[in-house]
Amino acid sequence: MSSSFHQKSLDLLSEQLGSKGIHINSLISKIATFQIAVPSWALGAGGTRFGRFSIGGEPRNLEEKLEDIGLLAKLTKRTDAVSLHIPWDIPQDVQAIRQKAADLQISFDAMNSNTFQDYGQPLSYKMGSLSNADPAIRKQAVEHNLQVIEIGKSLGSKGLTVWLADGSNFPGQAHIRKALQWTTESLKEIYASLPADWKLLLEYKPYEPNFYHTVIPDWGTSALICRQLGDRAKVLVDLGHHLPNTNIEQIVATLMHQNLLAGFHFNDSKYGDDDLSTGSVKPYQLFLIFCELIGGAEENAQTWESISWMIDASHNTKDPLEDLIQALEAISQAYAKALLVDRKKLALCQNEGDVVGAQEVLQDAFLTDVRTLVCEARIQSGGEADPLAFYRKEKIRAKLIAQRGKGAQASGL
Ligand code: PSV
Ligand code: MN
Ligand code: MN
Repeated sequence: MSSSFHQKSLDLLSEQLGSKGIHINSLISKIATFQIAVPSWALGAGGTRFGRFSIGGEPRNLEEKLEDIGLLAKLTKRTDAVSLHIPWDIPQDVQAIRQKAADLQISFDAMNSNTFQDYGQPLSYKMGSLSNADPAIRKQAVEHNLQVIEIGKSLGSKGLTVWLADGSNFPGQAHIRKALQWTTESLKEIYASLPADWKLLLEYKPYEPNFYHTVIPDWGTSALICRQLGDRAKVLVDLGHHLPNTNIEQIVATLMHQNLLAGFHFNDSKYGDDDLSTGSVKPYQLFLIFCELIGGAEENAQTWESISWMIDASHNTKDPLEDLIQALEAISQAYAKALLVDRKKLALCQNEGDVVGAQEVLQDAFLTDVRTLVCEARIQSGGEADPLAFYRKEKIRAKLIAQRGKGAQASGL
């Protein structure tokens, strides 16, 4: 899009929104300051579980992962942090990594522990980790989490994300109550070592890799555990970790109401934990989630700053950097649209039982084309007007392949 066309579109939108009493400058500054962390495992064309088809030029080490995020930050201005996964991302030289991140203006978001696979540790996690019937395995899994906290401290992170694969595949395989009890006790030990200015983000997931029972299957179980840990433990909502058609915006509202929302792993889903690009399948759901977030923050249920924002998706059919550019754009668009909701009018419709009116308020915001607004926010922040077009025009993947090699694959899922 030419810059004069962009300006014309912006003027038109400004007039259109102005007639509704909305001033675009405050919208632009909100969109511009909203930053979403990127996980280190999304930088490789790894796919989630079924085969890797390398695209080449993937980051071969932590330094190169930081470089990729630095590039995303420069083009999009919508991310300024990386979320590391241990042991995939153990820093060899902490000082050098800190320096590199500082040079790229990247900070370290929540650290992720890994007790869902074997990577040479003495005892196997085949039958579970924090919930394992064997106390020695539970101890090993707890200690791994404590090591992750230590690494995170050395890098300046402020959070620990725990996702457990623990559960069972067959009825009778596990003692369901004991597994929950052991998990809670293990997490209590981890929480006891959490620095005072850290938070613990506890994920849930109804199935996969276990298909009969998962120890933390849903937000309610995660919330029950968090309540027993302390107020720095909160529930992490990964959008893909729900059964089909779950009302995720209601979960978000409920968690905010209880001051129990830790943050998000953004992705999209058609069937389950598909890890599809955010906004590619259900953009309306994403918009409704942001409506709850904005409403919850405005009504002081929970502050915006207390919520962590991250992408969690990984593909084997897309260039991961292009995918992340798309995801950052989709999240910004959903946020921008939710900012347009006439909340006073919505409250009035709700109070008066005007069902049709309430729907109109939401659709009026959702159907507004906010791409110009998101683009303007990016330009004002010093990013590219069209990051995807720029990435392709500059042949960035080809340059990365030339630098890192055709077979270069990132570590990760
Ligand atoms: C597995 O489902 C998973 O996608 C979880 O969402 C974690 O956040 C991620 O892997 C990394 O451990
Ligand atoms: Mn996740
Ligand atoms: Mn997942």
